[in-house]
Amino acid sequence: MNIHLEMMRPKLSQIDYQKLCMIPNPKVHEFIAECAELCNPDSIFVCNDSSEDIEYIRRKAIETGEETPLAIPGHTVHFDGPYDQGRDREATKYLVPKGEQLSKALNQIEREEGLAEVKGLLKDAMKGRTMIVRFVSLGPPNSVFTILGLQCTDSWYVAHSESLLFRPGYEAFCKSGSHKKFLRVLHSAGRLDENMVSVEYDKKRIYIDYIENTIYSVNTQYAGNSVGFKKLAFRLAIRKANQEGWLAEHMMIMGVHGPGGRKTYFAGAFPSACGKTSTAMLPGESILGDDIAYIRDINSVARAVNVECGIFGILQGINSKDDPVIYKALMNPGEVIFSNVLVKDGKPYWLGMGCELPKDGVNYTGCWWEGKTDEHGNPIPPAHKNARYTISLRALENCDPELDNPSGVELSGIMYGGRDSKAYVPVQQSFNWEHGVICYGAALETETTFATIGKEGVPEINMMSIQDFISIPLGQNIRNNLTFGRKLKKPPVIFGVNYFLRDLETGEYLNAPEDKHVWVKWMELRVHKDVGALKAPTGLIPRYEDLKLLFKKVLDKEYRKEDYIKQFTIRVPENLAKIERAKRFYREKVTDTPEELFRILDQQRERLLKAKETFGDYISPENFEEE
Ligand code: SPV
Ligand code: MN
Repeated sequence: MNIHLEMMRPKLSQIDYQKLCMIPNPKVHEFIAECAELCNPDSIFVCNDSSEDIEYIRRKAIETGEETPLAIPGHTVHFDGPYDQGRDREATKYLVPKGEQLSKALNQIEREEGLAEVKGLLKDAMKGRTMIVRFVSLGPPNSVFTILGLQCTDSWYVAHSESLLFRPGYEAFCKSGSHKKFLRVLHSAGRLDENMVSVEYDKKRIYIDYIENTIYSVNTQYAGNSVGFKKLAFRLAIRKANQEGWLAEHMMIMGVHGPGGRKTYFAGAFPSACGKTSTAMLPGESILGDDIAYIRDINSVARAVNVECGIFGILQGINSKDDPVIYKALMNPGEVIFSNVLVKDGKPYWLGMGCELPKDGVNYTGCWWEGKTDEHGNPIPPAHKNARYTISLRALENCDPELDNPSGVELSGIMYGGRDSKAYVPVQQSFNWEHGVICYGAALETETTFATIGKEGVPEINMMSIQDFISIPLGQNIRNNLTFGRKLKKPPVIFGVNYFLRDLETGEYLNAPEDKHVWVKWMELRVHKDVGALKAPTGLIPRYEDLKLLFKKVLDKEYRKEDYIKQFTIRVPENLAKIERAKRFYREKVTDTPEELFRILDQQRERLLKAKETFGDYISPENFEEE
């Protein structure tokens, strides 16, 4: 007899009991039983991914009031509380056993103390509710990339989001043996108000136990904190990848169409709200993933899969002009969960959607009217900047056909992009793998945004855009990247992009959002050596004539030489300062930085100083020679 199954039996229907009996892994039963014992739900619902179960979850999300239907069929809205509008860095901690320590840059708490605290908060948290059990496959099922996950939650919204974001995993759990390893998540929204919003935000805790591969999340609903398989399981995957010699990355994956019908796959790492999804969504290209990629060396080729199969994307700025593909999907019938938008007459509104917003409605603060202020007297915007949509990739006309290829796609290029108003040019190619990993990846710097709670606009190092998720020593992550590329027959070509460069005097952005399409097409050509480049101190930069042609072809825009010169001028003082900030960070905050990082940054410094001797502080691209 399986004691864990028997323990849960009173809370399970006969059908749900049977569903659990089909899974041969006793650790699965043990984990669910422990969650049930701790959180004490009235009942347990086990989702076996059948269309009835998926539909049931969708219906319950509405019945309980966690979601409300909107006018367009398939569309619903969910609200998170005013203090639960982004990933919460303060509340997210690693549970670290006594005697161990993670890098100082990482938020951590002694494991026993943290477990006692979070379990205290989860105690009886599901009383009067149903605990939903979901199984997922991270990455395509039955592939070398696959990682299985199991989440127990009391939120139908979270369970519903998982239907859109992840591939079903129940069958894989049934088929895999009794010892199969899997990631675990226990989540409770905690105490809710009459609008089904978590109220005890001061008791929000998101703790990551890498010893047991388990995540605990409580008193939060924002998907980045509650949908455990997104950024929380990602942290565990980074550790697993480190042990097994592959890479788990905060990267989108896209197919870029080049001349003669060829398609070239790129992965791109960008911190949150820095253009990752909108790059992957460029019209005419195809999207394979927008957030998390697993990359493996398969026969000395870098191959990548999307861990997810949906998008939890930012709405701000999505309009018919800048993001036509996603805009269309959001305006037509189909399954979409909107969160933290403004709702008026059954329609969702968000900032920057390209139309006038209503003067009143319902938003994340309840009833909203123009002029409404918060407790500090600050005006409340109609919709939160971090308002989001959740949608399946398969609902998009530009979804890449290789999404479920168990071998992934071959990566030819990698881009790293931050929010850098001062230093890096809009696009440049690294001199080699190591230079790219260090100068564009490890030194990736960005200004903080609304996607995390806290002050915006503060420049900080965001190593390879995984600073918030890194769970191994930072230096080790850099070494892993360096080593990974060295073993490949033909490592992906690395590019640095920066969509946020501003004029030093006027502060204006030097590029329009759609210009990124030109950079992407240029990178595609560079991968195949179809165009030349100029040797600047920070990398290989485009030639004017190539960009001029691309601007015409891709955007039907005249590209003026003076704009090119402004955008691709190498700003020596700003670049030197950038290098110093990166060096300081790695010297002061990281104890295991590889010496190579300092050496490669110093070489960049030397190149800048040398160029400065001849050309001064601000060097027009016309001064650089062809490679
Ligand atoms: C991000 O913030 O990087 C996201 C959304 O992709 S979250 O799920 O919050 O991580
Ligand atoms: Mn992300």
